[in-house]
Amino acid sequence: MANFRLDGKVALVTGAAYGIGYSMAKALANAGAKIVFNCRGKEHMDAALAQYKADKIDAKGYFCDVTDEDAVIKMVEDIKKTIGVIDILVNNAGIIKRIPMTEMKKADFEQVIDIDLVAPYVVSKAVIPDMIKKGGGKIINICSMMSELGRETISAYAAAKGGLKMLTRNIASEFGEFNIQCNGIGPGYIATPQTAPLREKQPDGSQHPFDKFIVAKTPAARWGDPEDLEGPIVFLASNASDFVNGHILYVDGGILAYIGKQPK
Ligand code: NAP
Ligand code: GCO
Repeated sequence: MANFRLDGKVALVTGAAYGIGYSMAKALANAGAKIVFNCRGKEHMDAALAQYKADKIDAKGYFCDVTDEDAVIKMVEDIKKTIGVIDILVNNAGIIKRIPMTEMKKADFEQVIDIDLVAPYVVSKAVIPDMIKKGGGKIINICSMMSELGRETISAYAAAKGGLKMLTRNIASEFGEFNIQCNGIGPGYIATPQTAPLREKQPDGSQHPFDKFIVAKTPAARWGDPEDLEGPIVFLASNASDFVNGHILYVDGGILAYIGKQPK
C-alpha cells in the first residue's frame, strides 16, 4: 500500500513564510515531516514563526535570499548539522513582475529569472549531493500554468516557469538513478498575496475584470486556495510517488483543459 507519511523526513520549503509555501509546509508537517523554511524579511519571518506556532508546527526559519548561493550553501550546511540531511526540497520561493515586455527593464527581467529559475537550480545543487549519499530524496519545483501558457505583461515570469519545467525534467533525468525523484506542481490561479492585485475590487466596488475572466476560464469556476495544494505536495514528497519522475502535476481546477465559458 502506498505510503503518504513523512515521519522522520526533513523538508526545506523555500519562501514558506506565507502563501502557497506556508500551506504546503503545513501539509508536509501534518504528514510527519520536520519543516525548515526561509524568507528575506524579518516582518515576514516573525509573522510566519507565530503562525507555525499557532498551527502547532515546530518549524525552523532561516533568513536567506535564494539568489545568494553562499547563503544557500550555509543554510543547507546548518540544517544538516542541527537537524539532519534534507530529504525533501520544495523550490517554492518566487516573484512576478507584471510589466509590458517592451517597457520592462533588463534588470527587472533578470531578477525574475534569478529568483524563479536560477535559484531552484542553486538550492537543488546544494542539496542533491547529500541526497545521493543518503540513498535518495524528493525535489518538487513550484512551476505554474505559465510553464505552458503566456499572457501579456509576464514575459519574464513565463520564461522562468517554462525553464523551471525543463529544469525539473532534467534533474529527474540526471539523478533518477540515485533514487531522487524531481517533479513539479503547476498551480493555476491561487488566491495569495502574489495574485491579490488581480482580484482587488474596482473603485466602484465591482469585481476586478481579471477575476471575472479567471472564474470564466476555470471549469471549477473559482480561484484556487493554497489549501488545494496540500494533497498534491504530500503525494509528491512521499514514497507514494517513488515511480513518478519528471512530471508536472497541474493543480489548476481544469483551466489548462478548457477553452473558457462563452461571455454572456
Ligand atoms: P507569495 O505570496 O508572493 O509568496 C512568495 C514567498 O517567496 C514569500 O514567502 C517570499 O518571502 C518568498 N520569496 C520571494 N523571493 C524570495 C527570495 N529571493 N529569497 C527567499 N524567499 C523569497 O507567492 P505565492 O503566490 O505563495 O507563490 C509561491 C510560488 O508559487 C511562487 O513560485 C509562484 O510563482 C508560484 N505560483 C503561484 C501561483 C498563484 O496563483 N499564487 C500560481 C502558480 C504558481 P519574502 O518576500 O519575505 O522573502
Ligand atoms: C498572472 C498570475 C499568474 C499566477 C500563476 C498562474 O499575473 O498571470 O500571477 O502568473 O501567478 O502563475 O499559474
